[in-house]
Amino acid sequence: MHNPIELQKIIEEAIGEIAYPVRPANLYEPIKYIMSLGGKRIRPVMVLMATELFTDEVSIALDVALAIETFHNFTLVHDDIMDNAPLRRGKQTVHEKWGVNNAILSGDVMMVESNKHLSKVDSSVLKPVLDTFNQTAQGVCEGQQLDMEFETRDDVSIEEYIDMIRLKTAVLLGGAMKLGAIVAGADEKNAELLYQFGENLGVAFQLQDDILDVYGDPEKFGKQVGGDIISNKKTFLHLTAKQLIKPNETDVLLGNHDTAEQKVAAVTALYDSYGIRELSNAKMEQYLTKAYQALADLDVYESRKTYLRELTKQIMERES
Ligand code: DMA
Ligand code: MG
Ligand code: MG
Ligand code: MG
Repeated sequence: MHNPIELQKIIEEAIGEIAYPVRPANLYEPIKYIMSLGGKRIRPVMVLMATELFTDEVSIALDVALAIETFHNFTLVHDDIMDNAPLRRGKQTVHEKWGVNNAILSGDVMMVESNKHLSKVDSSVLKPVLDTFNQTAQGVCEGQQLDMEFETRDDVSIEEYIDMIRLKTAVLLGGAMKLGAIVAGADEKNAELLYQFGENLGVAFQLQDDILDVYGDPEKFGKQVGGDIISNKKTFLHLTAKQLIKPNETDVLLGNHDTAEQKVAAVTALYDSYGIRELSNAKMEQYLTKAYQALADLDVYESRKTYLRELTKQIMERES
């Protein structure tokens, strides 16, 4: 078995060996750029870890891991356009560097590249792998649509928010775990428990993502701090504050501000005065507990679960 760092290295090497066409440069350069900017490689590591719960032949899951990572990066390229984000992983976003039209097309090609990795999967598991991958990809797109729709809606409930992040973020973490299990030939019950583990961890992960978007250290975060406040994202922080504030404070949360900076500062101060960060952390812990429960129920030797617990801890301590 490999620890999270070793698996990350395996992924990094495999990504380094992917041969993309050279031309047209504006189509493939952005793909090489975003794929090599690093990031934490959480999803492909999850694929490999799920596989290693059942078999020592980790290499059988590498193509699926690359497909998942390529798909994830594709969603980021399009997400940054949708969110009007200037920064990703501490560098210019793809659309800032190459323009929106090239970013859309490069994202599209990444979906194709993702499929090329999948087509190398052993034919004995290809059908369930494709079915799970497609369900996952579809869920992400549905979640992204809801995320966008919520920006202009004022009646979003916390339940709707949780459902939305389950789709846009958590199904991919769940899908990564399930795909690793399928490739390794795990039985359905274990594959489903691993999906539950990943999905609940994914909900916690997005709650944390939304907290970091407000409270992240600009030096380490790699994205624009305050971006969600600027784009009126209906995060758990926003929705919880909306429930708690006094009527004379609604203007701070929902009204117009002279500049984006003033809006971020005023809304953050409002969050601070109601302990919204702590409430968000508590919600995150609830989903983390559910994730650990699924892991506890999993029918493999306890010693095999150590690295997944280690990975979970690393993910929840992230600053970017
Ligand atoms: C992430 O939501 C969801 C997807 C599918 C990329 P987000 O916009 O909060 O992500 P980030 O903070 O990384 O831009
Ligand atoms: Mg975004
Ligand atoms: Mg987004
Ligand atoms: Mg975010």
